[in-house]
Amino acid sequence: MKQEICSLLQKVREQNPLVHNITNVVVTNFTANGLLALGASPVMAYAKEEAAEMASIAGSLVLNIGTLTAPAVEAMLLAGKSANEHGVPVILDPVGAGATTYRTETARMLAKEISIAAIRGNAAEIANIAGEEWEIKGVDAVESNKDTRDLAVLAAKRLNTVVSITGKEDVVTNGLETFVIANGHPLLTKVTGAGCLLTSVVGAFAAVEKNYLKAAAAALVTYGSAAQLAAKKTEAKGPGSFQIELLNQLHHVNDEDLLRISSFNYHRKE
Ligand code: ATP
Ligand code: TZP
Ligand code: MG
Ligand code: MG
Repeated sequence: MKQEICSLLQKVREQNPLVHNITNVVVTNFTANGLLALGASPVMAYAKEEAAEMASIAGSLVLNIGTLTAPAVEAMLLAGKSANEHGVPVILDPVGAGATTYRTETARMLAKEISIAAIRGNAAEIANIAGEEWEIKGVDAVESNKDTRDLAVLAAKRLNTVVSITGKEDVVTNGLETFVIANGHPLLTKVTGAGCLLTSVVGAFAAVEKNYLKAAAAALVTYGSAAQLAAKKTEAKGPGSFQIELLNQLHHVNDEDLLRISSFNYHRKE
């Protein structure tokens, strides 16, 4: 799988897929820069007059509910349905699901109305979209000793999609096959948009790999490894320097780094 991750990253850089994001106002610039650094081509297009058309020509569509408005929800539905019609994978980040009724209901409605290739969120967001209890504080999951591996499998089965739950340990599963990934760095929790950018990176990999479990796993491993390289260079300075260095490392991370740093295991349940 390590070699496959390397070749998927190479594919992203060669194909430079167009990733259409309908995302939140906090992370827009960081997301666009992160996708460019990785080797993808970002576009943000929110107007209901163009959302469906843009989605139809994209390599993937990323829907992120971080700063929801009624027009954004309308655009997400139009773009999502167009993406489905044109075979474009749709990735959902249910930012803050569980924090307010509007967020929870919108996330569930999008997952029902649109065929979703993969969802990525923290444990609380995934629990709330899947109909389970987990406390959330704004957009951040509250620590719990509940098992995220079981939760991810349950959510993948209920929502019938690939589910990634990120945190100290990342879990990605289609309900049958599961990767547990140990890459990443605590400094990521000090940069707003670190999760949102990761969801768009899943979009970049899904644009070049139709096995969305593999695509999501490769995205999580690549991103977590780049974060470790960035932290090594900037840990003494802090989150500001780390945020910029993460962009540099998304650009530079290579096969040798991935083969050396990546750390994950794979299970299959019959
Ligand atoms: P939250 O809002 O709860 O922080 P998020 O949407 O920002 O969630 P995270 O779960 O923080 O997303 O995941 C973003 C990246 O940060 C992932 O690559 C994940 O592996 C990494 N990460 C999060 N927490 C840690 C940690 N304690 N140690 C190492 N990596 C972490
Ligand atoms: N508020 C609404 S969206 C947002 C905040 C702080 C960004 C959340 O980004 P992430 O990647 O989930 O930390
Ligand atoms: Mg975070
Ligand atoms: Mg998030």
